[in-house]
Amino acid sequence: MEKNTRLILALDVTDRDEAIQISEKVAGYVDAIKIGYPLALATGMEIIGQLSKYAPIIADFKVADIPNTNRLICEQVFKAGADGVIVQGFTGHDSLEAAVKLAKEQKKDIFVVTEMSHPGALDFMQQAGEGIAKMAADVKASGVVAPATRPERVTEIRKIIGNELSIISPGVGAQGGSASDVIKAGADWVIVGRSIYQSDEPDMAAKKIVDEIKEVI
Ligand code: 3DU
Repeated sequence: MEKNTRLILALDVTDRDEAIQISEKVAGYVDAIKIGYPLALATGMEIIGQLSKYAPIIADFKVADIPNTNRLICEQVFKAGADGVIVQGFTGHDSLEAAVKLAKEQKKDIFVVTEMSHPGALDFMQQAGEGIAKMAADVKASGVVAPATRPERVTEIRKIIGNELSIISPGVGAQGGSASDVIKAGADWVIVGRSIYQSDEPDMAAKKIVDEIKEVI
């Protein structure tokens, strides 16, 4: 994924035509499009190939299984045309290694969820976040997913992973996080969904975020 605008669109719509129209409009403002279960379940996996002509696709399937199943899932997602897959880290080093090994063979990316951005992540996940970040660095994943709603945690996670791994950060806009704050805290990319795809002018909404980021880099 090339680092240009530093914006990743989270495209959680459930209609194929709408997904394509929004992707066409925002293509110039995003470095990647993240799709997840809402869109893939509604339209089928071929949506990945259809959207990949607008931007690289990151599949947010938060893969969380035993090593063999992780590998089988990632194989299918890469075969569908995705450039990256988001996996959970809490399953441990062997599950993560299986996904990373496959991704490296195919020159693709694995991003590892450290702690999530919603309030409930404080119940269980946050305690594990730093250990997961260290494991992601040890197995040489491409990057981690860390919360824009808690920029101070992004800074902590950056200290742990160093500069080899990227940080992609959801939670901007609808969840209350600020794009400029989390970039200043150490994120490489922000991931933004509703503030863009629910806007009457998704391209202008994306541009506004890109401009905000440009001011702080
Ligand atoms: O809140 P938004 O509409 O901007 O969407 C954020 C996206 O990022 C959405 O797809 C969600 O599933 C994903 N995500 C998080 O919000 C928080 C995480 O920790 C990981 C992924």
